[in-house]
Amino acid sequence: MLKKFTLAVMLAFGLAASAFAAVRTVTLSVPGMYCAVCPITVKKALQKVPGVSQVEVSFEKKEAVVTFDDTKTSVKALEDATFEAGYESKVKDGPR
Ligand SMILES: [Cu+2]
Repeated sequence: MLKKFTLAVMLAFGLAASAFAAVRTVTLSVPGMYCAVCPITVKKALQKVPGVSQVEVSFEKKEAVVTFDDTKTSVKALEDATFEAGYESKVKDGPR
């Protein structure tokens, strides 16, 4: 009886821990970057989003790899941030 209870508690904590796993990395496709200055603008826009810890923008690949805390921001907010800077972006892989 006690063993079963302990197992249930451990499972519950395990699930809670994964639900709070917060740092995520997504790749955004940013097709509208057409010159060497564009990635800088995109990078700055993404860095301004609260919760974003790292941004790598590749002009050649036309994509941005963003590491962020998903309790503070979302992929949608990242897409909105690049859009407001003048660049439409769509998530390529990673969580939605
Ligand atoms: Cu440009």
